[in-house]
Amino acid sequence: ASAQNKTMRQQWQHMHSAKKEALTAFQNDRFGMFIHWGLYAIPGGIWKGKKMEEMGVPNVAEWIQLVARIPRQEYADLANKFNPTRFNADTIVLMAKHAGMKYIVITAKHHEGFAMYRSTASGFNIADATPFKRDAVTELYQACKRHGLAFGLYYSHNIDWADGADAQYQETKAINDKKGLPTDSFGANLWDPGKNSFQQYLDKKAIPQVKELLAKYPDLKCIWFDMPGLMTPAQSFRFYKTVYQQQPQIIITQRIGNNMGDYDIPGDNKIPDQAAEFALPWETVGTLNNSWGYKSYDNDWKSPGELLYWLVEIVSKGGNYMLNIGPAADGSVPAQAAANLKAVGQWMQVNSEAIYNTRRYSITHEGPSNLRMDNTEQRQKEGFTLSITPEDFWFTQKNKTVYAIALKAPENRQVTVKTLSIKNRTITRVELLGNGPLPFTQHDNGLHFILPEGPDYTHGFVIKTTGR
Ligand code: FHN
Repeated sequence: ASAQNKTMRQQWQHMHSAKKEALTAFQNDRFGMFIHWGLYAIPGGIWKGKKMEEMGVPNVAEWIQLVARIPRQEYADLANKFNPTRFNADTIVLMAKHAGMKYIVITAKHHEGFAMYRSTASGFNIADATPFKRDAVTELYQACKRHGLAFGLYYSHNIDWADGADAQYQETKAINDKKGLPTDSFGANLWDPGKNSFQQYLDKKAIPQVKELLAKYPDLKCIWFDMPGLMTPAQSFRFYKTVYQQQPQIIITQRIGNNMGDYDIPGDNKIPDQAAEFALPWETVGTLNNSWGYKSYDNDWKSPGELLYWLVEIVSKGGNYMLNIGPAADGSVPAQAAANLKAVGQWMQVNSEAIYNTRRYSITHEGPSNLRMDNTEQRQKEGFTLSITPEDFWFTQKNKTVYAIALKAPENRQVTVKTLSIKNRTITRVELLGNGPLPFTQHDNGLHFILPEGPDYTHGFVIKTTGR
């Protein structure tokens, strides 16, 4: 059955033109905004005076319910306090748009099981269970329409600490125990088991919620399923089919489980190896500090320069970058997050044509690869320091045009791009983005030109080359 499901899934993907077009549009967009927002924004990484670090799990503030083993009811009561009066969908959507992002994906429901939209399938939702009473997902959906961004949803289909993941764990464990096999308890609510079976959770909550989301938002870009855990192929397929039957154009993350998705996610904060070739389009998701959900005391913000580094590193390798914000419990976006996105946007304003609609060039980047970007500590442990030199170039391609991206300009403004030597390609025109055509020469050892005086080279420059 599993092989059959997979084959059916693949046929759909290959046969349906709407799905194909959606995947191309997705690859053209290249840069999007992820939003992790839920009740976990209230503790913001601290429970009863204890920080995530003291409880043994430093990042992922959205995991506090599991990390602090908060009883179901006590956690659910956070809803009574959730009143994000500073939430403004237009502000957030414009923040994404001005950063150069083309789409937004928000957590309709994260592992905590709380819906950020008005749900008929579960009263544990923002409109029915909080003093706020508004439907945040719908407001963002409408704002995206107003400002021309595509819209997608994250949905935690397997882990649900309010209603489900524990049941799946208990059931799988019972089967495995008989066979003498171990069972991975990762992500299961083991501290306060619920009453429903996993099947009940699927039938009464998860599938109905996915269906109602599909009905509420008739033109979704993607559904970002996450963490399949112990799900069987049949269970993953049920989600895939549910989405496909209602909206065949929706593209689905590989994290739906059992290899049934339409696009790959290399890993959280993970840029794939230079040599990695994916059969499917792919997207790296990344954090601005070290947490997806709001973490009140985390100030390890990636600088604009570093964010640009990740953007070009990913796009030059042929992937998408979806960068996350974690709004606070009052609905505001941390000031440093907003400022850093704005700086990225200033670069994008001049250089975005080297990002949008591009594909991987035969040479992607002369420099380090296979990088992680979790946090400063992790990066240091792995011996990665962000050093960008004027010798670093990233490349992207659009038909006969090749872009060379530098994030640092040489002091004397004399540039050599080795990769663009006459041996590789004959160039007929060179243009400095945001400026204009440049005189150049091309030799065996590369392309040479002098940067004009005047432009701001704080974050380097991009050249557009046309040739044969
Ligand atoms: O457990 C989640 C985590 O909270 C966050 O949502 C990330 C985003 O990719 N996904 C899971 C971990 O991989």
